[in-house]
Amino acid sequence: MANENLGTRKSTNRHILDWIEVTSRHCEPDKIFWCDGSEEEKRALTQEAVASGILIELNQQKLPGCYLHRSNPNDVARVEQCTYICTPSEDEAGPANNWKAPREMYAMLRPMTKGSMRGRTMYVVPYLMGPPGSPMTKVGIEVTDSIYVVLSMRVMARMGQVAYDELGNSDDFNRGLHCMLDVNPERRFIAHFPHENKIISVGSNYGGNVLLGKKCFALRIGSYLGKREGWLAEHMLILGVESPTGEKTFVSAAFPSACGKTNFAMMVPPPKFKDWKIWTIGDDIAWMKPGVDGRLYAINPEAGYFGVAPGTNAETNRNAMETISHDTIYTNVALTPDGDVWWEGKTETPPPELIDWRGNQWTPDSKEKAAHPNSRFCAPMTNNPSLAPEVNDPNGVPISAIIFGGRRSSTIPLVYSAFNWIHGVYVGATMSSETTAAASGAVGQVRRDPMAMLPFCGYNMGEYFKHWLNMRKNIKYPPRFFHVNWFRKNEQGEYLWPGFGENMRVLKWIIDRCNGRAHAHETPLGWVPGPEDFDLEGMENFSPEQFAETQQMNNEDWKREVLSTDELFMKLYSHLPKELIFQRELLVARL
Ligand code: OXD
Ligand code: MN
Repeated sequence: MANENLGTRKSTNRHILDWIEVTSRHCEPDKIFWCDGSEEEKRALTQEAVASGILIELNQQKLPGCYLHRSNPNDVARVEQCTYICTPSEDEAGPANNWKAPREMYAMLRPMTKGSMRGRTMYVVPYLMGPPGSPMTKVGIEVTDSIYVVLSMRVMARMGQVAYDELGNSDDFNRGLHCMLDVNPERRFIAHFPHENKIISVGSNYGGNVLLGKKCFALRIGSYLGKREGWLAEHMLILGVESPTGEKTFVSAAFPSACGKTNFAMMVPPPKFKDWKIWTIGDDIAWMKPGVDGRLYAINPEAGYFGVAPGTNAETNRNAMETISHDTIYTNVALTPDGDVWWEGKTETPPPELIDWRGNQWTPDSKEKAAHPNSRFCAPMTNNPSLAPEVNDPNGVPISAIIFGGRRSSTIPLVYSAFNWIHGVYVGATMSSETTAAASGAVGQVRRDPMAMLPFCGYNMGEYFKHWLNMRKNIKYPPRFFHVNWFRKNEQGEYLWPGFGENMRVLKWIIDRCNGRAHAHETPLGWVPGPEDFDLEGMENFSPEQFAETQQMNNEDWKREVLSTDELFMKLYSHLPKELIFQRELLVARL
């Protein structure tokens, strides 16, 4: 290693020192490496990762600063079945979470983690979730034996000295322990202890399970802290729409994993909207809190994008392609002979030969996919050409609209607006989507995914809905709620709506509604635009009749839809707010 002082800049915070002392005595690493977030540290750790085969250096002419990581093929997605919320009572975790009492979970994990870092280095990774100096920002310390985690965490969060500076002598930080063990699915647990602001993750090295700032802290623990402290931790992107007159409107949007949050957050408007601009605040997580002016404000706690690679190309997401053209860690994508990366959907025709995500020779005749369907890029937000200037604003941005959406091939219209806050919470609570490769398990099945938080809510989902309803009292000027579905298909299985940049048209109607400029019709579902209220100008081969098809609402389909939401409501019944049951009744009556 270049500089022997690297890794020696200990924290001076007593609480951190004590915790690291106890943790290192338990895990017994050969060495403790204190990360400071410096460029020198990044260079040295990257070199070490390349030398040990954890990272493969890509073609530095084509992709400067980019590396490829291949995970263990048994470890490629989030594992909801191994994810636990450990609260004293099972009721507090609720029926949508796996639960174990903290004492039981510790009894199981202690022997697994005892001595687990023998012969290895323990990295201490201090990080901030949120911009420095923001009252919404929180500090985490992740202890890990994975150099891949260290290098990814410094992309995904503001990592290093900045976190120690923010924390000072306080004890208020998330304690996260990650031990890879032997990356064995039989010994894989992602355990959350919300009462102690603590996480223990073992047996995995996949991002969503081990970059502890992201899903574990910012969503599961965050949602619990938000309930206690009066804010919301949500699985939402945040973007700003700037109109030709310079008016900026910010919206947040919850879509389940791998439903296009990153594409939407970085959208390039179509030619007809050339004087409009989309600004990205975040692509996955929003922390939202009422501001002193009575509006709801949001920050993106993250500092990077851990996005799904397949399907990403210059057409679907030009800004992402630019973002991932340098200083990016790729995981489980395919490798070209000249050290470039490839995934399904990157180009129309695949290269004649590749090394696939498992490290095997691949040709277009191969039966398997070249890149894993959940292969990822991990890139700093500062690479993004559409990064909003407000991204580091400690106050966050004021939210005018909250958009819910899912991947549904039938029934759900392109866009509608809820009648009011309570109805909006009902619309979010009954959201659904077809499952994707982001989590292990079957793909393509419709499941209820309330507010896209089913895998991420750190406490009882019924109480979470109550918290959402209660938040209204502290917001004088509440955002409006909308629901969108880009994925509706016709009987031939073709998408009814072109999506991607054209989603700008939906967004325009949404912000025009928020700013009191757009017309709408009342329907049983909510307010919807008629073809005359919706800007279709400049869309080739897309008629007002086709638009009407995307918006079509069939009463019989919707009655079935309500019945299918009942299953979730029954499951959550003991804590379900009565307001949502009334909303169900009102919807049935309107139908
Ligand atoms: C993600 C996910 O990685 O939701 O963002 O799975
Ligand atoms: Mn996500």
